[in-house]
Amino acid sequence: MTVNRETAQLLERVAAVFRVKEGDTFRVKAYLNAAAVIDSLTEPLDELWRQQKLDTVPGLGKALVGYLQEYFSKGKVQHFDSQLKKVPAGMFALMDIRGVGPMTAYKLARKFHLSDKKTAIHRLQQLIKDDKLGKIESFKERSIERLTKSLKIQTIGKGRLLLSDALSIAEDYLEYLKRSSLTIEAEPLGSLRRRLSTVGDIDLALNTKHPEASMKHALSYSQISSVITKGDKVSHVKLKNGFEVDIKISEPRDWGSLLQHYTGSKMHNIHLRTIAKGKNLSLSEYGIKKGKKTNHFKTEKDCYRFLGMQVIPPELREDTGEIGLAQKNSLPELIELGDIKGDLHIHSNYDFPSSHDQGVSSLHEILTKAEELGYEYIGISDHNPKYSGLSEKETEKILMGRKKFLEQDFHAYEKRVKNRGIKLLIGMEIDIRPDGDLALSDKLMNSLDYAIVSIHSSFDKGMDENTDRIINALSHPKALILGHPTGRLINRRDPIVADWEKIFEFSAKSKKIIEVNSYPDRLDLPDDLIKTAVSKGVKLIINTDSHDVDHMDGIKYGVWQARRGYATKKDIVNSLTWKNLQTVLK
Ligand code: DGT
Ligand code: CA
Ligand code: CA
Ligand code: ZN
Repeated sequence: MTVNRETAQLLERVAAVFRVKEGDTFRVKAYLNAAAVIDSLTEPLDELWRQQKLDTVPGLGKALVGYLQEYFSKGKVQHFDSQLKKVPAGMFALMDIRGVGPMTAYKLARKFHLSDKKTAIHRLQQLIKDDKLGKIESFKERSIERLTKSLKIQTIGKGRLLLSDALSIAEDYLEYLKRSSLTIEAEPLGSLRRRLSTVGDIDLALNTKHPEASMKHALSYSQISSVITKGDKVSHVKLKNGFEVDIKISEPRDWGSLLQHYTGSKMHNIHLRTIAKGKNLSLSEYGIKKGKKTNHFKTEKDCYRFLGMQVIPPELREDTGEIGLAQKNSLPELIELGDIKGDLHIHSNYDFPSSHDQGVSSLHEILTKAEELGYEYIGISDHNPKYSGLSEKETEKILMGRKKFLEQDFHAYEKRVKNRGIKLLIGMEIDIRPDGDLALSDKLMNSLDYAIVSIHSSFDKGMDENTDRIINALSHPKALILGHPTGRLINRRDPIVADWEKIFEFSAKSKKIIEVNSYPDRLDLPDDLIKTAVSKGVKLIINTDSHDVDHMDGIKYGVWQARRGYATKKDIVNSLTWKNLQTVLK
């Protein structure tokens, strides 16, 4: 945890005590406000304290500045400690559960004597399992259900970083490593290199002729908070943001072996080792040994070739059949970022009473970004207008107004770029209602170039109901794409249950397109379902679901996810040229 987060959390906890013990709303607000300000600071708070600048932080009153000075000089605050002692400490762990506020956490912790932060969540899970929660009078069945669900997600997502977050932390470190003239190459390893949707710890590889000096440089990175283990070739550090990094160093002659060994996955490596054993070879990060002779590998390609197979793209190294394919020289030619020619899931900032969040960027900004990315076309897919409270006439007026506005903007753009520019489709993302109906009338559906249909509510329906509602929605002639199909939010919301085989079979037959949503906490379809879809001949589209032009850069996350699902260019609709896309739209 960063210093700022730690300090903010302390204030949040003291505020929680004020709330449950004293009902002192004024101080609660002041403390929560201060916590939020501290969270948003870019400079570490202890640094500001050292420079005697705490009083320049907005939202910190005199009293709080005094407490924080005590905190940084003595490591604790007497007044805070005496407050925190008034409640069972397990309460603070429970407050980390989504949807659990201080009052609920306090009631639970007091009722069940949860006095240990470390065990409180585990004990609560046990209590739910034993059906003991119903005994609290004010606890309704609904809230127990919600609590159970939140707890489940809490344990799934524990400690694993989103790929996008891990990547940005790793890229900063790699940039630092590459600044040294001793560094020949620096690359990610492990799950990060395999582009898994979440990453446990970050692994980095460094290629150098001077391992000792390079390791010294690597360990001098300013973002390191502590060096956990230190070796000539391998070190393990903790960064100031709380995340851990493994650094592995090799000399050029073993670079291929190092990359191979530490990219994993574990199962992939175990399978390779078994194959090697069959040939009396032994595999390590220092090469492949045959009897007393060690063969060294500068590149991974050489290493895999020595084992009698094609080099396997890191995204496929999960032991799900890739090794057999590589031995037969028949690995698929995976889709690449450069193959993508457009993005059909982009929200604009056109302002109207929308059912969900609107984008923040104008069509003009979106088109400029699309040019930068080398695209041929884009599709604007704002959410449908509010479903209730608007008459059909009012909804129609909104749709026509939006169309006119976008077209006008687009014509101005075309004039400026003189036909060389990006092509535009005007579509819409339509809610799949709980019963499977679409949140837009047939007549208005027909005014669109295309529709993405997506589930945005009632995620907890059963398998048959979800399967039916999706197939029903996709059956509309204008429904072209199923958006973020499983609805999962990584670490926050489970995927819906549905009969995906049945949905894929329907899609393949009816020429419906399934989305690979690139948004970093969606990555939806997930890789295993992409693999199933591809095997059934389903066409996929990699979209960003951008609400801001900057999100359009996130297309790479979708491409990586598709690669993990064995998708090739022919499986991905938006690798088609504008001309060929027309046949799909018909
Ligand atoms: P993660 O960090 O949980 O997201 O997953 P990985 O795959 O990055 O796993 P990690 O960090 O434990 O190890 C990196 C890769 O190194 C792993 O995929 C397999 C490979 N490897 C090979 N031999 C060893 C070994 O002796 N120790 C470790 N830790 N990894 C090894
Ligand atoms: Ca790792
Ligand atoms: Ca590791
Ligand atoms: Zn959506």
